[in-house]
Amino acid sequence: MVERKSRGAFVVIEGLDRSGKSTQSALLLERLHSAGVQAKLIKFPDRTTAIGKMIDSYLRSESDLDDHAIHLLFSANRWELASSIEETLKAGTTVLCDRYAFSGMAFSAAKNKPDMSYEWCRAPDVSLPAPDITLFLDVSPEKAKERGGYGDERYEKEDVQERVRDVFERIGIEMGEGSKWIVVDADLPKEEVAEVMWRHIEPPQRVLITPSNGCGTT
Ligand code: Z5A
Ligand code: MG
Repeated sequence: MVERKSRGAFVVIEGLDRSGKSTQSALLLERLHSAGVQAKLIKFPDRTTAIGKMIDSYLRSESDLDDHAIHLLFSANRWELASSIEETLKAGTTVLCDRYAFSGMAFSAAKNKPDMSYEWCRAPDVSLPAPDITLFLDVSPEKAKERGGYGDERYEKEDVQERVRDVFERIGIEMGEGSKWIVVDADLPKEEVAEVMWRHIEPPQRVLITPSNGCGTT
């Protein structure tokens, strides 16, 4: 007899630099596994692919690229993994994703180029697998500084981060905060942030994620 598996949930973790996305993604993965939920963590940019290597070199300022071209490469980096995300979800595995298309829109639209409007920046990512929920980690600039400040990569500068914050705010409003876009206070200690996130994910609270042999997703 063929076993029918329920679909996994697609959970995106977004936020500004140093908001704790990677820290919280790892904690959430561990917690899901402990709860018996089949889950996998992915991250964008995925710097391991051929496209990812071009992105990595750009971010480290080892190469220069036209702003439009790098935007499309970030999107292509997601498209090259899109079918594998779909297949993983279909197989009943929950996918946690550390940054996604929202980062793509936010960082490129924040460049404020007249021919790179918000709509232009969104277009290449339309039709990618849609997240079931996005947890946006909201860190204040003061806390980000306390966490060692921004690093050496291309966008890790205070003025860039400020403009990126504004675009993320617009995305949050358009997504309709509170349903699929959840703002989490990322100034809190790590454990508290993890608790808040878990409350939005925990089965059966939001019935978003159930163990893969459970009764399905909503
Ligand atoms: N980018 C783009 O332009 N277009 C796109 O489409 C995509 C991305 C997908 C690289 O991203 C750049 O690519 C990024 C956006 C752009 N540019 N910038 N700027 P990345 O994801 O590779 O960046 P990252 O290296 O992962 O850094 P990050 O995002 O800044 O970090 P994070 O993952 O949010 O934070 P963390 O590594 O979990 O934590 C940072 C430190 O803070 C660490 O020492 C932790 O121990 C500490 N921490 C974390 N949480 C806490 C709390 N709650 N309290 C105290 N300390 C904490
Ligand atoms: Mg990170």
